[in-house]
Formats: sequence, C-alpha cells, structure tokens
Amino acid sequence: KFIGRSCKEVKDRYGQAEDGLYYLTTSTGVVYQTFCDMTTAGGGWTLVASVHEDNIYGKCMNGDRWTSQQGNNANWPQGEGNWANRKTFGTVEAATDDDFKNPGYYDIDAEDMSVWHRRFLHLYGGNLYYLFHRYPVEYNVGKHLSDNGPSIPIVYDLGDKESTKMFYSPNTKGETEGGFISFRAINHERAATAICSGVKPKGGNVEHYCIGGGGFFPEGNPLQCGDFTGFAWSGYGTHIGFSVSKQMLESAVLLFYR
Ligand code: KO2
Ligand code: CA
Repeated sequence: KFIGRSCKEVKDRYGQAEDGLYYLTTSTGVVYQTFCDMTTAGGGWTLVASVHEDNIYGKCMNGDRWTSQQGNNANWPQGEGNWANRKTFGTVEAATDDDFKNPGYYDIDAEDMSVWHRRFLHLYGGNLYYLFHRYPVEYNVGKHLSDNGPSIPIVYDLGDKESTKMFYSPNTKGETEGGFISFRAINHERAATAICSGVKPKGGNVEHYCIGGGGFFPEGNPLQCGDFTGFAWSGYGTHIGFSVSKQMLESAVLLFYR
C-alpha cells in the first residue's frame, strides 16, 4: 500500500510514522520487505544490511558472507565480494541473528548511514555498493593507514565516542580514535576489512575492531578470517587482550541508510 524506494520516501510521501516492516521497491521493480526506523533522529531510516558472526570458531566458513565462506585464501583476495556486488541474502526477521542484505543496499541513493548523520554518502556514490567499488575490500590492495578508505565523523544518538571505544578490546584502545565510522581499513599484513564502526584506526591491528573483509588474512592463518575477524583473538568474549566483550561478539551490526 505504501510502497516507496526507501523508508524516507514512504515517510515523506505517505506520512508513515511508525517503526516496523514496510515494502520497498527498487528502480527495476524488485519488491522486498525491510525494517524502517521512522522515529530515530527524524526517522526515514532503511535497514539495508546486518553483519552477524554466527560462529567465531568457523574461520571463513559457511555463514561468513561478509568475508569468505570458502576458506582463508590468498588466491581469492576479495572473498565473497558481497560489499560491492548485488547479491542479497537473509531475511529481515532474522536480521539480528544472521547476515542480511537486501536490494536497498545497492539501490537506495542515501546521504547518511545509521546513527551517523552526516551527508557523506553522496561523496562516495550514494551508497555502500558504490563506496566499496571505489575502495575494494580485497587482500593486498594497499598498506595499513596510508591506503585506508574514508573515516567519517559520527553524531551520536546514544553513547559517545569514549563509551563506544570501550566496547572493543583493551589492547586496541590506544590504536583507535573514537567518533568515526571508517571504511576499507587495512591491517599490518595487508588484509582489508570493510567497516570499523565507531572508530578510526591509528594502527595496523584493525582485525580486532573492524568487521567483514576480503578473502585472506595472513596473520595467525586462518584465525583472523571471518565476519568478526579477530574479535576473539584472546578468547571468546573475554574482553581481555585483543578480545572484545561477549555482548559485542554476539551482537549484530545493523546498517541503515537515509
Ligand atoms: C599475540 O601473541 C600477539 O599478537 C599480535 C597481533 C595482534 O593483532 O598482531 C602480534 O602478532 C604479537 O607479535 C603477538 O603475536 O601479541 C600484545 C600481545 C599479543 O597475540
Ligand atoms: Ca595484528
């Protein structure tokens, strides 16, 4: 009934103001259902993807759709390539329990992402699909720090830059600057990750605070390969050494556009 190209359009055109599931359509007429956040910071946010680590012990195995499901392999540097292709997977109902990617990921022309209310997406082509075409998430595309993709300042609805940093591992606190969302961060061994949510890397151990990536992570082969990369390097959910907290390890990262 209230079909639009994005949640923002559904809100603006039909005055829909409630959070919930809505039908959207792409420019070519593909209809899909997703969650619209119609209330946070003015509403109109479309859920386009989620990243969930379903088994931190499976190193680039089944379920690691945002890195590689076929092993840690230098001859397959892009891995699944899902950050920059039009494949879709998962369902909106399982978005917090499993990986999810809908056609909005590449179809919606967005200005902002999730809680990051800066008009930055237009600078990189209007959505993540185009951003990751410009900055391929691929093993051996460059060197840590100097070849990283953009880091964009965040405006917080909840929490602040220091509290966000605390969720990550103790050992990486000094290696990050809070208050940013970063893309295509590269590590010491030239592995490329996709998104560092809440932080900007100041060093090359990005595998402990950035998610998704290409198909090869040389260090500790294959321990760092997977959707949540090296988040459990010092044990499952221990929040010591290079490990994040259990809450973070078991969370899902939800990506919204507006
Ligand atoms: C370790 O033992 C280790 O891990 C480091 C990794 C973390 O991403 O780069 C270094 O490889 C280091 O040499 C050593 O292997 O350091 C601070 C102690 C941990 O886990
Ligand atoms: Ca490292």
